[in-house]
Amino acid sequence: MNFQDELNSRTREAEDILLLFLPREEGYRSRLAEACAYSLTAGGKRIRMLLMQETYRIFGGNEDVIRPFMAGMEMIHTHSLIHDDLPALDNDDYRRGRLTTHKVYGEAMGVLSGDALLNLAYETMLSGFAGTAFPERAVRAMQVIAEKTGIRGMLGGQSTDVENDGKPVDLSLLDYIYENKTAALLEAPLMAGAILAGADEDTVRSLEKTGSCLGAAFQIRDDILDVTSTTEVLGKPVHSDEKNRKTTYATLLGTEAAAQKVRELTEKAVSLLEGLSGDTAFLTAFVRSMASREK
Ligand code: GRG
Repeated sequence: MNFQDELNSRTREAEDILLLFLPREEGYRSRLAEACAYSLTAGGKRIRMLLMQETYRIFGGNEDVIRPFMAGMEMIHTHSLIHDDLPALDNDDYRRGRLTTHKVYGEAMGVLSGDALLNLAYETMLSGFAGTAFPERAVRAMQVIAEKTGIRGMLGGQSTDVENDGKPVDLSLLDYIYENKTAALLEAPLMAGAILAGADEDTVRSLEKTGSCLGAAFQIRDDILDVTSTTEVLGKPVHSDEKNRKTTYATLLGTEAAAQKVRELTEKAVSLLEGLSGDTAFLTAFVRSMASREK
């Protein structure tokens, strides 16, 4: 199977896994569950699920515990998107080609469904403990995911980003923001998949560095697409960085230099993968494909 067919097949599998863990739409709380499902099933690229599944596979994982962890990771990511789109943050109307959650369900339900998904993520991962022979690995994986999501990761980066809206931002501050706001949520699944499979600490650290390079490249590619793409292709508004007076690699260096930086970071991520034992062919192709993604 060629890379694109393999990617499509794995993405469909990830979608199916996610459906297994959707909250039931029942009783008085059914509208909250519906709002959670609305955003979760809107058809994202499922990148974080695929990264986790792949490092789990590379290092020999063979239990179903990976499923609730993959779903939990996507719930955390989706929660961040719902909250990022709220009027208090980016105030965006479209995401994943659909109206944003708060546009359909109202602002209060946008806040609550984001919170509910963050909580559900940990409930879902905890449900995996029943079916694993290695609960200590699952604890460590959850610890990494919680840390990378929180104040020392995504939320730390996002809050710094928001605080600096409209202010001059230099490359060092921008790198801090990208490392935390974006890269932390790509490091987490790479590391967690390997931890769940029992990989050693050096391997996990190397995957953290890989995720850091991949994450920065991913965010810079996002900056470029915000300038050069269209709403139809991206499924979300373009020129939103300009609207929010945000400094990005694209606004700071121009899209050409930003694209060069994406290539450099991608090759660094690939060379880190080359240093690992195991079959990293799919992961390498995946990392490379992210550098030229169109959405
Ligand atoms: C909790 C109030 C509160 C806010 C959280 C952390 C946060 C807000 C938002 C982060 C969202 C963001 C802008 C992340 C940057 C990384 C990025 C470009 C995410 C988009 O990821 P894709 O392209 O999305 O993988 P899909 O839709 O494909 O899943």
